[in-house]
Amino acid sequence: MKRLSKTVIKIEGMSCNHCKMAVEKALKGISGVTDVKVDLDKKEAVVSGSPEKAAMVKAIDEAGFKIVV
Ligand SMILES: [Cu+2]
Repeated sequence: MKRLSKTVIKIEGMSCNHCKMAVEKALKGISGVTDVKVDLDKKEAVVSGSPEKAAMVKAIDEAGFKIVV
């Protein structure tokens, strides 16, 4: 069984609820992700599961946003 963890990522470019939903959808599509909670005010996403960091960067980028490293 995979070890589950939570990763907090900072995301640039989100301005409204539509952005939030787009980011959630993008992150939930990644293999290994079990849950995603995006906080628009904090510009953060809490990703549950064990995704590859590179996959998150790519998914966010493809959705039109940017992970702040
Ligand atoms: Cu928006």
